[in-house]
Amino acid sequence: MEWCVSMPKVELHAHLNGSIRDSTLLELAKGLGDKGLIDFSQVEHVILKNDRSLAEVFKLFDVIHILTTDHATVTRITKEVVEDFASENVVYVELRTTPKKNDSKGMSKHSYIEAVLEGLRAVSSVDVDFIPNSEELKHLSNPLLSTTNDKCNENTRKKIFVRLLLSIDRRETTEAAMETVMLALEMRHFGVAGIDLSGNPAVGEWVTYLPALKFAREQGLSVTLHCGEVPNSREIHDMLDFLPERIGHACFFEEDHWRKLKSSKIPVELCLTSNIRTLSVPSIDAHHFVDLYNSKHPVVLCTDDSGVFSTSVSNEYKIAASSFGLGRKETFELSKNAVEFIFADNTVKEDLRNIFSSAAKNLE
Ligand code: 6MZ
Repeated sequence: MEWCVSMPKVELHAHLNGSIRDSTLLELAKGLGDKGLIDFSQVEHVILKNDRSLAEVFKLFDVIHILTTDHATVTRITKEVVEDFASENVVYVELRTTPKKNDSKGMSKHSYIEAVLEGLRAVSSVDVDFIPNSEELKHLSNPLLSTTNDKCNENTRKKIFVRLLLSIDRRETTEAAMETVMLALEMRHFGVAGIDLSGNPAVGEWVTYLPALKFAREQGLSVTLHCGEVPNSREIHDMLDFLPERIGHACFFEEDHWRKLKSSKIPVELCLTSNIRTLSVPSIDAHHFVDLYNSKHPVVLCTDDSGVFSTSVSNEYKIAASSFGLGRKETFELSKNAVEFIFADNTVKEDLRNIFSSAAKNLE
């Protein structure tokens, strides 16, 4: 496990509200319990329960959202989640989250994302690079665009790159999805790099989100889709035909889908623990990682919801190494290859390639 922790890693599929520490969730639940707003013992039971079906996971998210959807808490969880990833040597993370409206807290989708950005600025254990580094942005004089939390000398501080993906929840309407895409465009200068389609896969129709996803693409935002998390042959075909920049999961693919995926070379975000815990894949030996890896299809290991599934990026690499017989070199290569599938610009890719080349020397 040690070396899985110490090697640099890239995380491309992490939902903010799924990545919260249990201790934070319990503290928040206790706070609301003390105020008589929730029944703490019931919520505690839901938070600490270990095995959950996919349907139960979405019930848990409804509980989590009650606990977290105010500005201060969104800022707090963002800070903690980024610090947790940095502490296990994740050097680049794409954090995805669904912008939420909560009228009772005066929260709009816009102010939700502002609170997330505040969380990135509040990180203290590591330097956070979340502002796109293009020449054009360097000339802007907005003080908020100055490098975020460089409190110490760059050379002596650890650094993590963070980019944001705004998620469209499958419960949303076309208009709400479009609003999220407009927000992503507005927030591009603050590190929003793309759009994700997620939420309960048993809910909603592909055609509902398509106009917003097409618009995102026309405007140059990258798109990743939760695809094949439940059996839905028609939707999987439609999603692959859309040619997203990446897809997540791909658990319930049939022969035709594999063929289409492999010829398209769309990178797949694989979440081993999540898939096993939600019974989307019967056992680790049966996981499609093996086939994709053997056929050299681009894949990246991710946590999905490190809090909900009690995992970490290092743990996902450890599971892959031990379950699929990967040596250190192969595991390191798997981690390094993820750099090629990030949504940030080429200057970030180049920086990350350098980080991995330096780390490779220590491996020899
Ligand atoms: C699909 C998932 C998910 O956006 O509130 N989410 N969507 N499949 C999954 N596999 C288990 N895990 C998380 O983070 C929580 C939200 O992310 C999506 C769901 O919409 C969930 O409500 P945010 O930060």
